[in-house]
Amino acid sequence: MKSLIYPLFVFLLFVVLAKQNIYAEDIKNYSLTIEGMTCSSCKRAIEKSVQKMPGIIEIKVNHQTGKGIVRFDAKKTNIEKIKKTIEGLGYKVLKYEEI
Ligand code: 9UX
Repeated sequence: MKSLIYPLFVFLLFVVLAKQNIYAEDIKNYSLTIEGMTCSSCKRAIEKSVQKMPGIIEIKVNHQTGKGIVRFDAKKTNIEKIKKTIEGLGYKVLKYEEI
């Protein structure tokens, strides 16, 4: 049991360092215009699915305006992948723009 503690510690240290390995210059912010969100469950469905993708820092969408913002690490994902995830749920990304 004791022999597991050190490797576990090293592993956790790597996890922490890997998580901090986000460089400011790789962070991108995009505005989104999404068609087809009619209730707050739509909003939650999109936010939940996109949030699970690797490299996503934050996503917020508003089902009343159809607008959203997404912040991500460009080393780990890109806007086209995010668009595909949203469209895979049945919505349409009408527009996106780096902000
Ligand atoms: Mo609400 Mo959205 O009943 O696809 S979840 S409209």
